[in-house]
Amino acid sequence: MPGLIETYLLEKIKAEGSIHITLVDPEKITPPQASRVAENSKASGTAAIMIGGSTFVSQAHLDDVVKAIKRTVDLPTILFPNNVTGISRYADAIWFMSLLNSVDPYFLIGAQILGAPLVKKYGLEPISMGYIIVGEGGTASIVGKAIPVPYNKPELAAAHALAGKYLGMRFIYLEGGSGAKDPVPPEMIRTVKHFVELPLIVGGGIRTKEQALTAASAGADIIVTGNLIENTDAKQKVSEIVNGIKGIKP
Ligand code: 1GP
Repeated sequence: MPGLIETYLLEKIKAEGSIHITLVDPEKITPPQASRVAENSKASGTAAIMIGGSTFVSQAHLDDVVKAIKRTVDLPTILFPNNVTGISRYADAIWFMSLLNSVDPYFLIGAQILGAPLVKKYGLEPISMGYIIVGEGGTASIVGKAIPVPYNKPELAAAHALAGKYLGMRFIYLEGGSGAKDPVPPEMIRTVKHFVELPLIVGGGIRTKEQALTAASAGADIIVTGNLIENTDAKQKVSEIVNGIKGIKP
């Protein structure tokens, strides 16, 4: 049985088509800034706030960022951990994820074994997700010891996603890497969606309404943007993306 947050996401996608989620990197932000970002993102129509980054952040700071967001908006908060240290008791849910193209068993199952008891203890809703780093991959790929799937090998990305599906994962994330020069190409999104028919998350390097629309039209159910919140016109940009992808039924 899917939990509350997973049900919320699935129903929103069913009702509205592709949706947008704002990613907050706790390393780059103070709690008051996180509040402002959450407030602006909510006003722009984002569906939820994801909290996580690729590098280390103190758990106390992560807790403060999550608490600040929770105090400000009633949007679901979903952790996006790069390690066991990315777990906060104050969030609503956690992408319980495995980096499917890592060569290090720690990122495939090791960190998950260490983190699972904490997820249970804190009552976080685990949402099972297969994470695949593609293209240039960025910091996430270095930290997670992944062999990124090249953009011109969509069938390889699909094979990873299908393996995730057969292992029971309920969402697939195609990650182009935060700040990627080029977002995940539509051909790769289309191929993966066609193969697995699971809710598909796409992120990394999406900066414009046109890029978001291209990804949504190709089959992305959830568009994630992170870096965009650092722009002065972030509120406007997120709003354009949310409105641009609304009604697109992947
Ligand atoms: C990174 O996919 C996300 O994990 C978002 O990427 O920061 O480039 O929007 P950006």
